[in-house]
Amino acid sequence: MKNLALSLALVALASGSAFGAVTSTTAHSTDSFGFEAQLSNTDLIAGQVGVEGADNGWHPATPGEPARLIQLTDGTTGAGLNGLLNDFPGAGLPTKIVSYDLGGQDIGGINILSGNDGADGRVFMTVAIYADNSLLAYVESDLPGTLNDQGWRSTFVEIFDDASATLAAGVNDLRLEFYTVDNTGGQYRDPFAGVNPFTGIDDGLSEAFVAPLIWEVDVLPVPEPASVALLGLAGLAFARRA
Ligand SMILES: [Ca+2]
Ligand SMILES: [Ca+2]
Ligand SMILES: [Ca+2]
Repeated sequence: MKNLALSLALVALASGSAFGAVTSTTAHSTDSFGFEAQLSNTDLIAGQVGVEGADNGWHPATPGEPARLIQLTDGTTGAGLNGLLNDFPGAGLPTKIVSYDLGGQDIGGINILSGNDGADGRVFMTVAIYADNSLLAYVESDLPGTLNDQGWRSTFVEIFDDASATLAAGVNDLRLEFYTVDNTGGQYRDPFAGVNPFTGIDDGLSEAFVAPLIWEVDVLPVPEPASVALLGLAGLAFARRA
């Protein structure tokens, strides 16, 4: 009996470290620029123009390239309709697929800023993230059914591993597949009709077909042990001075 409990615990631990420990937090602001100070222009994909996959194109209201792809990595919230993904990709299909070359680097975390000056359902965000073609995380900014009746203009999602400083190690190709998020009523819905294959849950709502505006994607490095040690030393020096 004891052995059984132990092996069950090990199974839980193994599955947890493989996938379950990847988690996310969401914050909203009524200010489009409410998360400007938290954006990075020195992250692993800063300034990189991503490579698009076979997807649903861009919303016709967006400006032409390179403004669309640059919006995702330029380190700022941006303005206007830059970053507006296309509506109506079809149920269960991503609307925008974009890949970045990380050259084998480790990822500490991924932050995604979405929003809309119009304070509607386009502020929500759903993404599936693949590291070298294997699913790293499927993230919804909010619970299905969440209504933006709060005047939210921006959404900041932080994705990380709550058991490790490394979200993914030695990544070459990082692929983000963004989905639609809303039904024109300002209500967050998942992009699937019926059971969501990522979560196994049927939210009981028809599939979202309205796309978000993606204003920034930050792929953060793993904090250097040296700088962590320096921070510790600085803290110690500070404590001694006090
Ligand atoms: Ca941006
Ligand atoms: Ca950035
Ligand atoms: Ca659904």
